[in-house]
Amino acid sequence: MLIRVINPNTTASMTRSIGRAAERVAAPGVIVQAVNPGSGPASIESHYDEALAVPGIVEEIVAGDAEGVDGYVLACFGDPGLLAAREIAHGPVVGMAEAAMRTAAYLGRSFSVVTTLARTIGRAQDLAVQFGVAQACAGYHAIDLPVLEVDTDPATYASLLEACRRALAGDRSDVIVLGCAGFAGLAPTLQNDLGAPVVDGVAAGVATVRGLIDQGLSTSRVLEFARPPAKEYAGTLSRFAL
Ligand code: 2AL
Repeated sequence: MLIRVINPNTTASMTRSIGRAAERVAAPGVIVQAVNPGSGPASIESHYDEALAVPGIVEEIVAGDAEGVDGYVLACFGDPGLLAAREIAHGPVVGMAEAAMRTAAYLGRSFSVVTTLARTIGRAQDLAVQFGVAQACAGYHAIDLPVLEVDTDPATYASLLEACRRALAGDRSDVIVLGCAGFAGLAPTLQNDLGAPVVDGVAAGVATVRGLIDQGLSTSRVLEFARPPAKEYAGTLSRFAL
């Protein structure tokens, strides 16, 4: 089984750390390949970044399908382009926010999301509504650190731990959902230090897509997620015509 984990931003060091987190849940016989597009934003922390990351995601899926990829994980907490990816990918596509929030709902009555910049909280709230888990989300918190500083700032772990502690106590929640792919490698240590389940969406996404493939399940082509109608695309986007 070949699972492609797409980091939709172009920062290769972050892709490597996402790959390590994904490997943690890869079973025997499962190959996980972490990739990032060659063009697009260096990090994704606005609606504008998300919109412009989607062409790169589409390219990674078209290339992956040609190479026989069985399923995909979108490794950015805004799940950019998730529904479009589902329309075109041969196998199932799981977003990390979707996988993390749905997984957290198995583990307690409520969960708290802890993310990077406060401006990304609205997107997480919209996704919780979209996925039908908003009722289980007790609060959204930000550590006010840009995505590209998560790896380089020596204070990241301490501020994340503090924010998670405050979230669990202030929200009276049971579970932490980490709201950035850059946090992926920190989940096991955080879980140990907090004494509460900490869900990393990269690992949850790989485990979920693996489970779907194991069950012989993929996206329904009955209606909404049938292949989009073929048509001409003009100008710089012409190569995206199906
Ligand atoms: C993210 C993420 O996971 N990767 C990225 O570039 N931006 N989202 C976030 N909320 O920080």
